[in-house]
Amino acid sequence: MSAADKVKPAASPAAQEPSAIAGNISYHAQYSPHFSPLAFGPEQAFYATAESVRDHLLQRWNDTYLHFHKTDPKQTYYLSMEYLQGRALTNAVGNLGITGAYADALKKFGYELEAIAGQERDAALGNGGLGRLASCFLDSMATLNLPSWGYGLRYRYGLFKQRIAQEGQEEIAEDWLDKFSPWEIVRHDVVYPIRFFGHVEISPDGKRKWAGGEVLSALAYDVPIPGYKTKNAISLRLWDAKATAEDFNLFQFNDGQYESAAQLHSRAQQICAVLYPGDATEEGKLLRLKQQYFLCSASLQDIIFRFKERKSDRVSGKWSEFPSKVAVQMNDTHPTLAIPELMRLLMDVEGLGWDEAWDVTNKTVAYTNHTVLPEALEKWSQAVMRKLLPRHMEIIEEIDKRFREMVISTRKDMEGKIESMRVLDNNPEKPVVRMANLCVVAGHTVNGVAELHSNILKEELFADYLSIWPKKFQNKTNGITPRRWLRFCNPELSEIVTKWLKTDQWTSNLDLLTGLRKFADDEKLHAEWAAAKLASKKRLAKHVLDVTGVTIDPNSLFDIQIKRIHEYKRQLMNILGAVYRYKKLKEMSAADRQKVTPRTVMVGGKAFATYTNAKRIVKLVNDVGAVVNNDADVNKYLKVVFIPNYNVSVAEVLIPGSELSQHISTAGMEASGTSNMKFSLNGCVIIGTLDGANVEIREEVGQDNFFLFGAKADQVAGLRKDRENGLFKPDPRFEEAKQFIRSGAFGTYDYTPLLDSLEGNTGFGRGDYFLVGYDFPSYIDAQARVDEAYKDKKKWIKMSILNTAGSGKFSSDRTIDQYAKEIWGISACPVP
Ligand code: OAK
Repeated sequence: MSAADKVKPAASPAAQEPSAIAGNISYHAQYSPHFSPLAFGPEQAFYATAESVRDHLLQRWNDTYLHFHKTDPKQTYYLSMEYLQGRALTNAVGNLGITGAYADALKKFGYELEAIAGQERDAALGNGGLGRLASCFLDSMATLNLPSWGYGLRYRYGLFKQRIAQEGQEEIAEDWLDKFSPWEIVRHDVVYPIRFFGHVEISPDGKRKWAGGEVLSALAYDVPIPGYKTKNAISLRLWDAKATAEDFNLFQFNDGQYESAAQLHSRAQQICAVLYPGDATEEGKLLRLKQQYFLCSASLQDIIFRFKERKSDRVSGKWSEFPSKVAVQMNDTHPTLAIPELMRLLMDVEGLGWDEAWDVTNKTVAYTNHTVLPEALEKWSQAVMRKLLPRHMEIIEEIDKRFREMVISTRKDMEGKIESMRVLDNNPEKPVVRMANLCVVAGHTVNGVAELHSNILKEELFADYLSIWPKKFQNKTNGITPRRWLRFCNPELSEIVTKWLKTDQWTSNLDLLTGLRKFADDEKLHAEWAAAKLASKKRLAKHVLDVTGVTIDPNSLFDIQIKRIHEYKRQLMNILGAVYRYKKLKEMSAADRQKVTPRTVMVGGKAFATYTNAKRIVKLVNDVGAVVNNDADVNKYLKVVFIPNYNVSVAEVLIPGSELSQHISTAGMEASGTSNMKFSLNGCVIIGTLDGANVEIREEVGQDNFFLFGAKADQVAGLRKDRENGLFKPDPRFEEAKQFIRSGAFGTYDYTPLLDSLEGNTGFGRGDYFLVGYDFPSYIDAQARVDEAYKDKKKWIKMSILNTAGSGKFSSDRTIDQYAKEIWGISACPVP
């Protein structure tokens, strides 16, 4: 008899008492069995527990849907190609307020809730910041009771798993659906046709219509998103692609032609097979465009269906009401096809004229920009677009034409700028559609994600449009959910915060954290704060030991940089700094070493599979670690660790245990950053440049509690020019660090090309485009200030407290409230 059999199984869904919950877990173990009946190990316990929690979520989800249906409020639809949800169990029971009851219930089977929660795989349907932001936003939308949904794709393989081998990073497919996801609910009745290829037909009355090609189906999977302390639960609707039985050629199959018999089925499977298929080949590009269209078309058909369903008396004559019921937010340009798709559905299916359809579309869609890096600004080949989506290409051409005419007829002064502002770039070598321009032209609002970034959009990237539409551009500084990123991932610190603020309301009103400021010098708080930090550092050290075999000292300064590996984020500067530190330690006398602040430098992050320099950086961090950590002369004072397979749940262990974190991008290049907010919230001090949201974090926590260095955004262009003109004089410390690596101190791997990217005078990726050399001396000086500050324990803890106290602004509840009021025009709709 398994452990689950010993507790009386009970179907009672949404049970509240530990014994009833245990019965419900047991019920799921036995009556929705996914495993053979005798086993009830931690994995089985996780699935049965998750299914039991899902009962709670389903009830709330149904109530919320019904309530929205009845009250018919204006609703937001967040379209995103990426969501980095991470694990869901701890978050779900936490938001529902049933953590204790589930912990007690699991004890009846001999399990700890934390250990069972650790069984869950991360849902990693995103690459980095943009995807994680989308997930934080969903949590806030649900918590604020906003009528809203997320739409995305149900990738079979999410972001790859990273393994560190002799040669550096290896990528392994991440099979998050290997068993199944207990959170998703397949909606067999929510299916829409999605066409690709084909041609445009013109009827005798001149109406245009897309026909032919191949038609697949989009099938909905809903992931319920519970709000914190509310009855509302919203939905993340993920689309999967399907072909039908009719598409299966039985005749061919019986004739032994197995592959051609199931051709469409196999093409359907490709669509949601992987997150971000490599786009080096034409096939890869086409597949990515198919994914984007698949998301947009399925979501808009669903939105229109719901719009019609909610008021049966709405007829096509009342389409002008659509923008008062629907807001569509495009998460960067990946869902730009929502624009021509909405136009097509309104004109070709619903029968509206151009002007009316354009008015509706413009009032409905809004665009968030998440990067100014030129290589990330999407441009699609006109030829590929015309082949895959011929009707959309016609619509885009018409948008481009009308935009041009509008500028020519109303703004003579802008004539010289038109070509670069147009949606189409008709360069005969490579004609493309500029997706960001399409979003700016068609959307009612364009926003950046931090003050500095939004200003760069207005003053540089989109400056020409600003004079045409001065009111279109806004800022919405990013935020993070305080539930996942403090309350649940750092229970020790959370308890202290609650105790000193005498309320746990900060969890949904983060501004209350400023109340900690008045205790910043209190010795009792200091003692508790330090103890909580130490406990988190020990947990972190255990993780490091488990995954790398390296022992780190919880009494050393824990210095962390975790994010995607990218040259602009300058992990290379971090490791050069560590190399310099190591060299100086080696040169010191043993007596001098004892005065040094011991440090553990941790770096984690994934490099895009084809990004060579990023992969070299990963290899370098590992090679430096291998030497430093085994050097008995100095490894009491310095360790360098690469944390493999950085993901959401690893972040939940690392961030609470951090004391210093590095946000050191070249100024002007990081749109916002959001891990900076998570660190600061958890009482970690930042060393950083004036970039992205660092600027605002520093304002909020106070400049004494932030280690600033480096060039400012408005200096960067001039510094690059200076360099081209041979005016850059490298600091000897920079030369020394590079030379030490070149000397082979860290093994035989050839780091010449990586180091050469920091030399020379010109060109992207050469000539030190990211200004590591320029910023290095001020970075090393700032690190020396960190070492000094850490020696004064009282001072450090005060800085830590003031970081937490100053983090209120960075709640995604604040961000989403601003989106709701200033972009979407929606208001709360709580289930009574
Ligand atoms: C990814 C693909 C295309 C365009 C942007 C991204 C992206 O992840 N951008 C990141 O978005 C985050 C959320 O706004 C920001 O915090 C990061 O700075 C930005 O790089």
